[in-house]
Amino acid sequence: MRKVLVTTLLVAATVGSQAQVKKQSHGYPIDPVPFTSVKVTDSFWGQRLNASREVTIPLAFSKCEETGRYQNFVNAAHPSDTIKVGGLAFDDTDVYKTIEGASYLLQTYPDKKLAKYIDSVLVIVAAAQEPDGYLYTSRTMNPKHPHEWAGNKRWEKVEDLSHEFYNLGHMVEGAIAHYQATGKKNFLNIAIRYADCVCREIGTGEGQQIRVPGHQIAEMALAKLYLVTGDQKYLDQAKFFLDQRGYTSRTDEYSQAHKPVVQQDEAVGHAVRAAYMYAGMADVAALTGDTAYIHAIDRIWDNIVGKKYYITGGIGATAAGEAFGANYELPNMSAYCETCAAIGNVYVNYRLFLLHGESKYYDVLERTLYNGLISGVSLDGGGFFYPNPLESMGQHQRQPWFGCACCPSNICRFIPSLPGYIYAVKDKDVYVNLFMSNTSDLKVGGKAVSIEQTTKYPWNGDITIGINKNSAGPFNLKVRIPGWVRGQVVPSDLYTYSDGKRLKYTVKVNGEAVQNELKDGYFCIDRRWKKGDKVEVHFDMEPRTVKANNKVEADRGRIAVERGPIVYCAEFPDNNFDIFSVFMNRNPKFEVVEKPDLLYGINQLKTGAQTLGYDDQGRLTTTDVNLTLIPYYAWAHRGSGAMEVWLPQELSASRPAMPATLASESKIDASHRVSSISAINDRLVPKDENDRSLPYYHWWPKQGTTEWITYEFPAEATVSSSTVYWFDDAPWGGCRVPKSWKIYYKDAQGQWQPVTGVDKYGVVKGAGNTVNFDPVKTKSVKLEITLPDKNAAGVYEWEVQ
Ligand code: FUB
Ligand code: ZN
Repeated sequence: MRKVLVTTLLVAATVGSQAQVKKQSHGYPIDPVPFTSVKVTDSFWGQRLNASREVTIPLAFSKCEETGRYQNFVNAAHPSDTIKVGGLAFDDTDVYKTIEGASYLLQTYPDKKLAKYIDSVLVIVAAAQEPDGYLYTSRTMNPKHPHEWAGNKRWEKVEDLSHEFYNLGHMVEGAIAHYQATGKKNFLNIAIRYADCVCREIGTGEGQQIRVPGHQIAEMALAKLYLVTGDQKYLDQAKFFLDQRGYTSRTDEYSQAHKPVVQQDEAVGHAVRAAYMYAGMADVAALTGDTAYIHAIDRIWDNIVGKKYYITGGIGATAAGEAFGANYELPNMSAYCETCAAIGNVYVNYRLFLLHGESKYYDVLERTLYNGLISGVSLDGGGFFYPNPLESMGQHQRQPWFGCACCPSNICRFIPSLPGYIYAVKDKDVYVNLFMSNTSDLKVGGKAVSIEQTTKYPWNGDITIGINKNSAGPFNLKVRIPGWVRGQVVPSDLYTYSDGKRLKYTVKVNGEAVQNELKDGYFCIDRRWKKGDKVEVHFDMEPRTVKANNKVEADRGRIAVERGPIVYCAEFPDNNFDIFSVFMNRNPKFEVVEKPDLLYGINQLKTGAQTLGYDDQGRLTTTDVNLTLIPYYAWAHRGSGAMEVWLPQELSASRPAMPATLASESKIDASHRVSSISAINDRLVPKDENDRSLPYYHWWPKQGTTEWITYEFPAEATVSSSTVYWFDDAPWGGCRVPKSWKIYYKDAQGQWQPVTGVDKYGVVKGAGNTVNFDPVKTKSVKLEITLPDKNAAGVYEWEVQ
């Protein structure tokens, strides 16, 4: 373990709130180069940054207005016991997070109109603050009947669902960004007053309560507030929140309170909460020198990267609790991989890099960034994924906003801050961690250095780094050689390349090849740099196939394909066959095809493969096909349909296209019309009642009602039997097998009639429930379902014979 240096390496911009100005170091041994010092000129990331400025942030502000998030502050300024408190108890944070993102923009693109707009929002926010600083609209607008998650008194449910400290955390982060962008304290003072209120009321002193955040983020935010104000109490409060966790009445894994934080060694529970906590532990460790935190997050990082990390860089496998799954539990279609969790994973790996200086953290960060994070926002910046699955039958589509809008507003604040992740400096070491065209002004040993990067990364591996100015004398340029070049998919044995290829890299300085041993994953060039010096880095960038550790059941017998930092997927618009029936060649050869006009400019990969199916005798057939793959982040931009990242290469994983059935050929309708209706006759039957590898259809959150599904056959047919596979996600979910069900057929007069001679309407979980009845000749059948009194029901598959 490297010693954490609590030195004054970086001087943060500080403010005397009511307090005096103090210079604070962030405490990390490595200094970030802030995004304000880096101007991205890149086409790949420039497009994302523009979309964020022109679409995402204006959209989020308009949604805050349209959905009543501003009105909540207005209501809190005029409390009444008749106001019905709706929405979610953390809706205020969408306003704070959008202001945070907009403030980052203001630092790179000064915009008086935007600054004025934010000021007008802050007037409303300020008016909602209670005299002692408490700011939580979900209670203040109607203290007698607050939000159902809020509890009757302050902090009563803060470890559960009230989110009072979560609101504080996002408020502080937003306020600091706004202060740093504008120099104005109108937001910062609001945040300081709320933080002071929390510091006064929460603690071990007399009259104080011992409470920890239900949803972490205040830890990171308060550490930052300490840096900005110089007031030690905020750092103490952040540390208090970490140290008390596991010692209060909340002791479950969901909220990472099952053990004291320094004893934890496995990533468990709600993934966003967890990632924010680990990032907060790193910040507090850097500032306090507490190595026990670092030992814990190092162990947890090993666990994530070794056992709980998707090839797309996503974390948080399961929708149940929006949580990490068990070790190696990485399902594809039901992968949760919340966009916020991907952002949290970037925060964690960035901080671990700042602590340890090893490139492996950036290998993880880069994988998440280029894949499972930016998949969370559409290329035009106006649509968002909450979960980012690795397989879909078309049931997933980005949305312009959500009732729970944590992900869109997190995208608002993350994307504009991205240029801050490219470089870092430690003494005379200059780290080049990400590759994108940019110009940047660094301070090396306090002296000015200007660097320029030119590249078409991620589409090729040629990067030129030019020195435009150097007043720092000799310094050590440390270029990250990504794991994907060094033959390491991830820094663990969770994924390995399966194609036996060996990629090479070369580095030239002013045209001359340089050779060096790598140090901590970096190629180091230590010299007296002068204006005009040029470093040319070349990474071989070839398509690679990847296998998962055999313990990952969902990926067994399958391969994923990647090239450089980009993970690829097969998607329906590029392939005129059922992509789920694809069977990959043993040694696939890939062609890289540049598509400048497709999906804002991508490289496609093309390869020969086969599809498997059955002929009308039921014999297995194979058909040669040309399979086209696109970058995973770009999927779901061309309508709803199938997508798959892990492609079968072993027969055991193959899914031959099933022959058509009466049900699959039928026109389907149901009492709840949603896209997942196609699951009902897709010919895929589950392995159990809660098989998350297949799509299903459900009526949640309805309870006790009578629902229906109908099939209209292509032509009149005689049927005498039907089989239903029920979906039941007990005990956590809301669906159970139905209370009862019945089959009807349409008679010659077009009237629904119950079938007769029924043997049994079964409700066995995890099996096909077949009912036999007197044969009927008909054009349509109906499945009528009565939901349980206190639950919904769902269907995987409904067959008719
Ligand atoms: O609880 C606040 C946010 O809502 C979480 O971070 C997300 O996972 C969603 O549950
Ligand atoms: Zn989210």
